[in-house]
Amino acid sequence: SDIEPQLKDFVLEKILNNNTNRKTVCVQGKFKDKSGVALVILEKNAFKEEELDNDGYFSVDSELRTFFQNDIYGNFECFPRASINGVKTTIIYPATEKHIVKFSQQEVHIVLETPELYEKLTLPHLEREQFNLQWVYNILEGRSEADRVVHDNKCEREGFVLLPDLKWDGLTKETLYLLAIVRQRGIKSIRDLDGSHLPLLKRVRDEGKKAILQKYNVKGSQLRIYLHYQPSFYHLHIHFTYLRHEAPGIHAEKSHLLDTVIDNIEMMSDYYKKSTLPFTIREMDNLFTVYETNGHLQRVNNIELIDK
Ligand code: M7G
Repeated sequence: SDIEPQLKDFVLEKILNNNTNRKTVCVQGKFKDKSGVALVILEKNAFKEEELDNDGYFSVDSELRTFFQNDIYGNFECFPRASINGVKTTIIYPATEKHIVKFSQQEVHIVLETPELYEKLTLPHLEREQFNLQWVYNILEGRSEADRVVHDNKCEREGFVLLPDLKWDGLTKETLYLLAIVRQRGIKSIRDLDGSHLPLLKRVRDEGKKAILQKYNVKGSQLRIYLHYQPSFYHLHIHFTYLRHEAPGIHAEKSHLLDTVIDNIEMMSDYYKKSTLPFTIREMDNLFTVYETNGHLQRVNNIELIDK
């Protein structure tokens, strides 16, 4: 997989998720003459405000095809020049079964995870199976995406790397999305946080805001800074998104604002070791089966069967 994959070699096998709201589609397939499963995620780009001019959408190169014209109302399909009409494309290859599950549309449930359930069910599951963190270490060690890094604090205890998220092209301000990855290893998620991490968390917040203001001219007060529970990757990282942009994964059931996390820990150092943390879980996830087997969840289909 060292050679860049070519879309013309992609052979579609299955549509995993077609989100008409977000205008994204995730498909599973293979690359011709290659083994291994590939996932391709296509996303129509958001409009860039600077392209709403006579070099962009309103240029001579824009073609209009008419659907209908009725009195003062016209309906067309517009084909702008190719270079402003790109489709953001993410390729995961070779993809694992866990990636397929992550990108598939499916039934979702909320579980209330007490500290006891975390120890007994969630943690052993995490230790058995979780996504590989190689991409995280590649970033921290400067082996990948080094040219995309926006801020790098090299302190081992309180340092972190700030860079554009995989989901962001790094250019379109309207959809700004950066990720801060802490240098300290072994902090899996907010569950592991306590008073000893306050200096680190505050540094990420303050230096992250400052770097984004300098580089992208977006004020700290316009940023949504948060952590996910459960995350997909169990190495502590913090999401920075533009408040105006409804980024994926900002729902109440998944996001914890960094300011709230800091405040909770300031009031009670072991807050996240004692609290019940809700999280969403999808039926295809193995962790779902763990909670189901222990009587904490029921599949949607099971309920239907019982009703009949
Ligand atoms: P998460 O909260 O663990 O899980 O966030 P989520 O994917 O369910 O949100 C991980 C974040 O890391 C996501 O926002 C991903 O888009 C981002 N991410 C994942 N990978 C594999 C990469 C990568 O290779 N590079 C960068 N820059 N970001 C990534």
